[in-house]
Amino acid sequence: MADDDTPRVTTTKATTTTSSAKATTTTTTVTASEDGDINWGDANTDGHVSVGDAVAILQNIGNKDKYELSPEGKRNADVYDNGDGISSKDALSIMKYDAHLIDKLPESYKK
Ligand SMILES: [Ca+2]
Repeated sequence: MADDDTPRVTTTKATTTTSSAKATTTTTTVTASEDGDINWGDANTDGHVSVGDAVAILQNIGNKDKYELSPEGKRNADVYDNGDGISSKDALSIMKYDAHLIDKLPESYKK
């Protein structure tokens, strides 16, 4: 009985798919005082967290054109429900921090 096992040649076709992914780079430049560390609460960017920062926030809410907060100040000031922007509650958190009613900022984060 003849062995009918003819060697088979299998050709595998390799397909290379090149997909070009479009990369989007967003660069945000923030002037930070301490190597990118956020000085939470320091809305007026004077290097201290005090009731003056709460006042700066309230003035900004009252008259944005006259009492503008710097981009860094706005970032520092968002200490109540951090991530939802500046409100009078941020000023209140800073006052509570200043009065030692709370011991850290941000007081809370946006859920
Ligand atoms: Ca300050």
